[in-house]
Amino acid sequence: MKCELEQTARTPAYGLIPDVANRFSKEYALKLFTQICFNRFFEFEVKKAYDKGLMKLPIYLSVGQEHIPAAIASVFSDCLIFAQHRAHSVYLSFGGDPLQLIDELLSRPSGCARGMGGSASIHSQQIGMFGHSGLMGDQVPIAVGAALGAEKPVLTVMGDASAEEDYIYGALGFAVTKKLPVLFVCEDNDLSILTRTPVRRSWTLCGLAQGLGLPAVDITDDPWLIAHHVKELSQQLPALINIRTCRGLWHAGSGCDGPPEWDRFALIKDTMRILGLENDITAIESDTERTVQGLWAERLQKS
Ligand SMILES: Cc1ncc(C[n+]2csc(CCOP(=O)(O)OP(=O)(O)O)c2C)c(N)n1
Ligand SMILES: [Mg+2]
Repeated sequence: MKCELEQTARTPAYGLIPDVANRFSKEYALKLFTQICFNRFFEFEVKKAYDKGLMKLPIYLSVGQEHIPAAIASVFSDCLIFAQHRAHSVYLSFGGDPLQLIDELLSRPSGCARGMGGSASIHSQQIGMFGHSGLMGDQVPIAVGAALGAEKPVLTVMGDASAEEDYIYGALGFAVTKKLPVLFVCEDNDLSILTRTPVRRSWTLCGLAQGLGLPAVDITDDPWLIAHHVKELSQQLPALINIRTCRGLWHAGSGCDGPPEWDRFALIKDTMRILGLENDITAIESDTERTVQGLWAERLQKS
């Protein structure tokens, strides 16, 4: 008998609702695409600076996954945020000041975590984002604890490997029992550093969450699809969304070992074309790239 994971193929169309992007306006698509481009070009600038040796601490780039927080933040905002190491795009999508993130990555006291957190521990009081400790998955029970006392909904983002830590299960169960307003998100890139999921486990996070009584969906990383489900799930918290995605670069650092299983950025542009926004794609891409490069140039000039 095949295990649950093997029965659910990794494809860019997994769980896709046909024409889901048509459920949103063109203005929405333009704003979403702008944020996605901002996150993506920001990461390319981090890579350039890192490759020049300007960063003292390890970096964790979200290239290939940069559209996930953009989609979540577009429909789920004003929340407390508990993410893990791959979180530049989470910070930017939820309104974090890009200049403070640049400073943080350069270990400057003017960084969002006073230069002491670095890439792996992005903390910002301004946007209610709590820096990660480095212990995989511990942000999940901490997020649930925060939800017990918070007056806002709580977002926690984990990876498919962090989802295997035992303290996640107690946290999910406690959130269900106490009906806490937590949205659990798993950025499932099918990798724990280099080990693929079926080597590590035979069960799905979505199946586990449903077993505990949480509403949960397991979908591909189309941003309109994510926004659609997050909108629905946010009415039934606590809830979980497992998003199958592809890491574009190495676990840490800026290397690349080949093309990802699918190129979501290219697929997003296809959807923009289908929506009749062909002409906006190039304009948004080049404007955003120029803006991001300007921010980095300005910051790098400062000593
Ligand atoms: C409790 C614990 N075990 C192991 C590690 C070492 N470690 C750091 S990141 C990582 C993999 C994380 O994978 P995932 O949660 O899927 O996130 P991704 O890097 O794929 O975004 C591991 C094993 C750790 N930091 N903490
Ligand atoms: Mg992973």
